[in-house]
Amino acid sequence: MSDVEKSFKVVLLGEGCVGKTSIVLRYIQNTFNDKHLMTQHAGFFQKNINIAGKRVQLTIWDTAGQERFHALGPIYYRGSQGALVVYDITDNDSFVKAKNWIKELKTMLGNDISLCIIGNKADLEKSRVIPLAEAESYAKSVGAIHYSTSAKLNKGVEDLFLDLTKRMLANMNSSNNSTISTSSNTSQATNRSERIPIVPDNAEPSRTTCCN
Ligand SMILES: Nc1nc2c(ncn2[C@@H]2O[C@H](COP(=O)(O)OP(=O)(O)OP(=O)(O)O)[C@@H](O)[C@H]2O)c(=O)[nH]1
Ligand SMILES: [Mg+2]
Repeated sequence: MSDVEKSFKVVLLGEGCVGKTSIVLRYIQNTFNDKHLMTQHAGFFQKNINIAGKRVQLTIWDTAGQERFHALGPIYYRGSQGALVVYDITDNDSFVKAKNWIKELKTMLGNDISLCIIGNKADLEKSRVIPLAEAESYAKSVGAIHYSTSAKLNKGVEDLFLDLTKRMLANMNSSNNSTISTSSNTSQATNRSERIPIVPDNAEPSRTTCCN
């Protein structure tokens, strides 16, 4: 197997209890926990995937959603090529918070980052309070792509990361003045300097009763 040809840093942001950790654990370990183990500060995960003929390493930073950790955001989103801003489709406040994160990301990083807005807990459709059309239209208005996921039922998670990785490869190549198709395997990625900061992983899961 060939060595990693490209590394991307991806950050998960969003209010507490929306399912950020659940999404990443579903993607990396294919596991799901009904309990909320509140993330402290942040933790990171790595995954290697083959895509578009390239071996890509994703470093995924899972941040803490509690408001008291908000100020740490820039530590994790700076230098990221992709951001997953997660909300809970049954919780209006979490959608407001997602919009605030998008605003901050656009102010701080401009268009240097591929933005995804994730409506998680899609299995709770009956309790949905954010209409899908509204969320999709908002995403479009800010140049983001909207995804619906259920970490619980393993819906949409794999596709989300796959699609984001294709977009990051495409962005990298367009900024290198070459072309790449996000839907084919004919790409030739070129190297670009890495900007993955070394930040201590302080993740100390602890139980909380915010939503379950
Ligand atoms: N029904 C349902 N519950 C989910 C889903 N994803 C996560 N949950 C539940 O939501 C709660 C919070 O999930 P976490 O992944 O810990 O949330 P988080 O966003 O990482 O929270 P913080 O670390 O505090 O920021 C847990 O009880 C999960 O089991 C989902 O897709 N469907
Ligand atoms: Mg978490």
